[in-house]
Amino acid sequence: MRYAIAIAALLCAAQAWAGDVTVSGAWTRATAPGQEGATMQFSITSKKEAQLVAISSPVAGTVEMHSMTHDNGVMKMHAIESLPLPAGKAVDLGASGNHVMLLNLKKPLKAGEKVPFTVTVQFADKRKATVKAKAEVKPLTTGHDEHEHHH
Ligand SMILES: [Cu+2]
Repeated sequence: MRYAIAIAALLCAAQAWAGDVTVSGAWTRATAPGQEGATMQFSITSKKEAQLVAISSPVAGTVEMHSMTHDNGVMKMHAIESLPLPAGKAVDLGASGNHVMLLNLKKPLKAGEKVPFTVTVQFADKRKATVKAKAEVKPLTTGHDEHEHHH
């Protein structure tokens, strides 16, 4: 596996590192006044094996990655420091228990707005790349039910 990654890195050496990571389908939901947090979802694909190590947004004081696990039938959520991104495989945040939360919101999110955010990934060789993206703010009332957050 390590050998394969080395070859891939060699073949891709001429390309811009940031272009190796794509973020798509980002969205979040409008917040009620006084609501301090919102869940954000997106899909991220890295051409090379990497770790998602940080997310930031000017609308939020803190952005956390959360993981959910089922422990004896109880769903638990905890913040994670990094998320593995297998080479070439889309990783959905918002599905399969992992999600992103915008916390300490500086102002309510309004439907139709776009929320800018920056994603930082670190490749196996410790190099980092940042990707800028925008999340569409969807109205509060549409869509499927989301899990409750207790922070
Ligand atoms: Cu959460």
